[in-house]
Amino acid sequence: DIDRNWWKEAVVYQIYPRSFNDTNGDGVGDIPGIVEKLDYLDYLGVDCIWLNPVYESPNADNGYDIADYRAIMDEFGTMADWEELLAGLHDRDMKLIMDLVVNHTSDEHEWFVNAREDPDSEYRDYYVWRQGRTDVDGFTGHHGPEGEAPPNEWESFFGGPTWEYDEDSGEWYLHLFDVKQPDLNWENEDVREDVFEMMEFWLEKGIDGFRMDVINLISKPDAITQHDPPEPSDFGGTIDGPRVHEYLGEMGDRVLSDDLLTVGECIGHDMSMEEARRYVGRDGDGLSMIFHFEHVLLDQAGEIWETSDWDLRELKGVFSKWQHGLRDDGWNSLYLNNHDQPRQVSRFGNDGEYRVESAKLLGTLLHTMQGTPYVYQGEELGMTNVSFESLDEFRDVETLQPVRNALESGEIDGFDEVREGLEANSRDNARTPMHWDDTGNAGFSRGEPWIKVAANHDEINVAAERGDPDSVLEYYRRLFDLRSEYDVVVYGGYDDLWFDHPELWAYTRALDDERLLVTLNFSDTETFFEIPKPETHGGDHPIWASDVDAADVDLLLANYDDVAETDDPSEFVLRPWEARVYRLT
Ligand code: TEU
Ligand code: CA
Repeated sequence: DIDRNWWKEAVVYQIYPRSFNDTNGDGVGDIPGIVEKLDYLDYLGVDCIWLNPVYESPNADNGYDIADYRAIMDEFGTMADWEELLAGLHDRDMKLIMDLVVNHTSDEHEWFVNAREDPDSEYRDYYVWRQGRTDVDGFTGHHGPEGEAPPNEWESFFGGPTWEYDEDSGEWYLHLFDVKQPDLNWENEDVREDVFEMMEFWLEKGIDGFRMDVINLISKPDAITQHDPPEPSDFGGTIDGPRVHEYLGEMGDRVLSDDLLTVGECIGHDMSMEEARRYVGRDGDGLSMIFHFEHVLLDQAGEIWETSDWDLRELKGVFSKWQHGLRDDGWNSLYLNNHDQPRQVSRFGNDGEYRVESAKLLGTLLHTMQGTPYVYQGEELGMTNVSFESLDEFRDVETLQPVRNALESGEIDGFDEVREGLEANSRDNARTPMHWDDTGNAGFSRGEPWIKVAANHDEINVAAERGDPDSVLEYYRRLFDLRSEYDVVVYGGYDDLWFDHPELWAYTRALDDERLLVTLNFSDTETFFEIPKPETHGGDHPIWASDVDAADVDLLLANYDDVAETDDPSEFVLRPWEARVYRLT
């Protein structure tokens, strides 16, 4: 009576096309480049590809500013190339999900062009226009006419105001992201209808689902014009806004079905499990899963160059909350990095001495939780964050704009002041080219890459790792196999052991009488593990020391190669970043 679904059993591999593989030497990855690597994906053993946006776009935000939802970006190739990719994936039993970016369009989308040119056009109301404020004394800010302030002074996600003045009409439009990404007005039924028709266009081409960009921002509250600065927790009510579930419900009825993988990106700090189930639960909107941000915000401070300390117990706390919160109703996505996040081995592991061990440990974590794991290109090699010598080496608007603003205002004096923070946080860490081999451009391009190639590609690359039994790559392939071999890996319930331990992350998974024990040492030193006794641990845990008899224990996977299958799993010492997965039958 397992509630099975292909997307629960799948491993999703995320491809950022601009940085994956360039076939024509212009320095920009392209769709033929992905086609060229289909056999690599097949060998890797992933089940589904999530493709970052490949639609026509002026690339103010690398494709997240879409000018035409039904056309492929010239730089990336043609619709025929894309169709070849889809067919090539389906031939190899892989699925494809596409990025759906419908909180905003590009300002070069014809809807916005019409809306701006002609306030009487039917497209005007596709966007969010408001009057400025004249009741603010001495306002010297931004681009408005003398004496007029924007509808409010909220700051956009990429720095600077969320409102842009339009001289011709005298009104301001809302952009929660870049000025070239005006927000769509979902209150307008025609907007919804056009979005749904566009989704049908892609579904008819045969895709297997959508990753929905910032989908929990689509419903704007009245407070959007309120003057007070928004609470970061809900961004003035735009996060999980008033009608979001109504809109997604409508989308569900109109275009979605249960055999599609739909994953909604939901930004925000602290979502209640009740709210989460509104998206993904049985009585929810019908999304398969969401991406929440709680674990990737733990080490973040205010500005892009600011970091704060994180503690393993907090990270465990976030995972535990979601594992329990969606255990019987809903489904989790599992990720530690993507195109918006620094490399996981640099952030949560040790990318120096224990790079290989900790990359494997983090993979073990994600692939032995309940949920669907997402692997970001290069993660399977243990790719790391990058050293950036100057601001010129960055490409991302989310890095460049706030830093330039801060330089201009004098808030910071120079690049060196923020370098360390940017090297920790910038999205460009994830966007440098994929490492195929140890040649000059890592085999990514024969031309000049659009963004620098990480220096350590001579050591960390597909050619070096493929076939090496000790490589991160080969370990990831074994992780993927575990999911297809054991139902408990996919569907089992999660329970913590030693929850308060600051370095050890240990847990069990249980499904009927199948049980897994996972032990992970998140530190550079040795850590002792033992299965806690029922007397000290309390409660009703699916695993107790008395149950564990070495005779019915299998070591399924370990990231050190000298762990004997017969070692007593009820207590042992874990070496730095050591990971073990046992199966108890
Ligand atoms: O990201 C949502 C988002 O808010 C990100 O800006 C995220 O908070 C930040 O990158 C963390 O550092 C999505 C897309 O994934 C991102 O690439 C786009 O830039 C953004 O939406 C706008 O479409
Ligand atoms: Ca190219």
